Amino acid sequence: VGADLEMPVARREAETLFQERPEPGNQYLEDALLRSYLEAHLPPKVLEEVSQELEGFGNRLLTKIRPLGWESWKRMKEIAAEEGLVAEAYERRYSNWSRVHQAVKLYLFSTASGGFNCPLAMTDGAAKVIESLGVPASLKNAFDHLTSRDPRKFWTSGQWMTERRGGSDVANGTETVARKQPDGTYHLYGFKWFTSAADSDMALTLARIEDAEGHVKQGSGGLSLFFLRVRDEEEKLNGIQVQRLKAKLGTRQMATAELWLNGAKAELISAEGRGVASISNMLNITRIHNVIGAVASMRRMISLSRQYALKRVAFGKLLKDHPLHMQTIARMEVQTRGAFLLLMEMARLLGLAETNMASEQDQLLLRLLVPVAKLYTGKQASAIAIEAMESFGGQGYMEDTGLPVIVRDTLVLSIWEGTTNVLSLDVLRSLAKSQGQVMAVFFSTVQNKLGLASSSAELQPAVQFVQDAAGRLARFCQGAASEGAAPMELAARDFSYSLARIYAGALLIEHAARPGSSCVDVCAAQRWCRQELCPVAAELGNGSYSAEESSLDSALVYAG
Ligand code: UCC
Ligand code: FAD
Repeated sequence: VGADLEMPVARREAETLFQERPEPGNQYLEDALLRSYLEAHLPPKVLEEVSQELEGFGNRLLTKIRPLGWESWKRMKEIAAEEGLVAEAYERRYSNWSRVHQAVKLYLFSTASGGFNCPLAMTDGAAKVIESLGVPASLKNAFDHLTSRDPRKFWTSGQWMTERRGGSDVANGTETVARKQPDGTYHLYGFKWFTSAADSDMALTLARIEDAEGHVKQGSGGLSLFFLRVRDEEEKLNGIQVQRLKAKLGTRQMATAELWLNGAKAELISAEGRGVASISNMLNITRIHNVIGAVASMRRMISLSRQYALKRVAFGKLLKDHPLHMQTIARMEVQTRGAFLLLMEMARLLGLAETNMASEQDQLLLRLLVPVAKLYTGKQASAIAIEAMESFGGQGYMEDTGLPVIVRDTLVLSIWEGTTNVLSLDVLRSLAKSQGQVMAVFFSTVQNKLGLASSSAELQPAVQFVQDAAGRLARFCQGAASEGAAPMELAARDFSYSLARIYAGALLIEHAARPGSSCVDVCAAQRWCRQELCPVAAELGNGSYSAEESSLDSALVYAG
């Protein structure tokens, strides 16, 4: 009080200019879409238990975990174990719904985790690889650590794929060699250029096995997958030298290192030459985590933004009473809803696959949706983070608000775990692998979802937009099939965006068509479906994928 009395008038006036911080409450309770999704899908008994747990977790996040966020990396590891953020997926307490449950917990945890969502992604991916190998005896101990709920036992894993010559083109970029030792283990020699969560307990990595003459096989077929411990029993680094820590734009609370492997002791865990195929099990899990991170950032930014609009006054009224400002945030909300439902759909399908309840169609769809959702939501998250930052005006640009951290951390989501283009090509890989079957599954699933809205007059315009877009996409696919691969490569990104928008449109309609849906659910579906749902057909119509246009692309880029 004394200090207040002594405060100079000018300063006292300045204090009144300070804006109150937005303070979202329990994230679970405040997330209407999340709760309605769980209510619509989970069996009643599971819903009862899960929603009780999530409410408690929401409280723990609000009062205990978020305040630790940026300073307590080690504590995050303990919390992750206690909450079973990896374990949940492997214990399968809720059978096929375990993955949805886990995804929701990670989604709530993500923006409070101070970047710990990154090691959790790779830890889950490593557990998945080991499980898919049938948990061999030599990896049982590692699996138990990765899936432990005991903070003293819990391990995290790294994923070391990228080398200096290539992170996308791993098959040609990997120079690390593996020399077999008399005891059957290998020693690895090479330089890993990006290794995130460098404090992890173990890693999965790729290397080329040398033959007796010291030769290695080049290309994808020369790569094998290895397991290694980062430190030995005496806590000494296992033939690893840290060259330096990366100076990154974002994700700074999480260390990413350049590592020399100089005789790191490792165990071969794939068939020789099957390294890429084996590590794909990890990639598909980490890519789902990337989607979780993307949707979580969008949700967090919107929560803060809408809270701020309740407090900030401009031109004589609260921001919430400026219709143009509300339109801006509402557009972000529609995007986030589409992304959220894509995430839940993947988690649902993964849960089915892991409990032997998935049909062949479900599995094909999951394989397709993972790269589609990763590439699409990565871009959405960056765009929304930047738009949401602007919704705080100049304050949004200030470090002490914490908002720039979210923006910077979000920008990586479209780079790591496969860039947008590389994942678009992965979408084509999934088509080729299924000999086109996956598109038939895609179209029939979309139709089934639209069918659920047949008795809803208000959803018919949205249904019609999706039908039309699916029709254009089908015609595009027929045309592309007759033209060979080259136009498909050029169209890959627009094609993937079309898949994302059409599928998310169908999911929003499905959600809005359920009994008890709200007018907001209906409105979100309508608005999502009014955007261009099939950009690939529109661009085809413009001739964008012709050889001539392609050479003009290069001309434009290098015109000077
Ligand atoms: O960035 C990283 C970690 C960041 C930190 C963690 C963040 C966690 C999330 C955060 C939460 C907020 S780790 C590095 C990530 N690196 C990548 O994602 C690599 C990107 N490049 C690709 O994805 C490429 O497409 C490659 C490397 C997969 C291409 O390799 P190849 O060898 O040239 O491709 P092939 O020959 O087409 O594929 C080899 C085999 C094939 O199987 P087979 O031989 O049976 O026909 C493919 O079908 O691998 C199979 N395959 C897949 N299978 C390839 N990709 C997949 C896939 N995604 N799913 C299933
Ligand atoms: P490049 O492959 O050189 O790509 C450059 C550009 O070319 C991109 O825009 C890409 O889309 C485009 N491009 C490439 N190929 C094609 C194509 N065929 N067609 C069209 N466009 C193409 N890696 C790990 O292994 N482990 C880690 O823990 C890890 N952590 C990371 C942490 C951070 C913060 C970052 C930024 C990266 C991390 N990475 C990690 C590396 C990351 O996975 C790679 O950087 C990423 O996969 C891209 O590879 P690249 O850097 O070689 O890019």
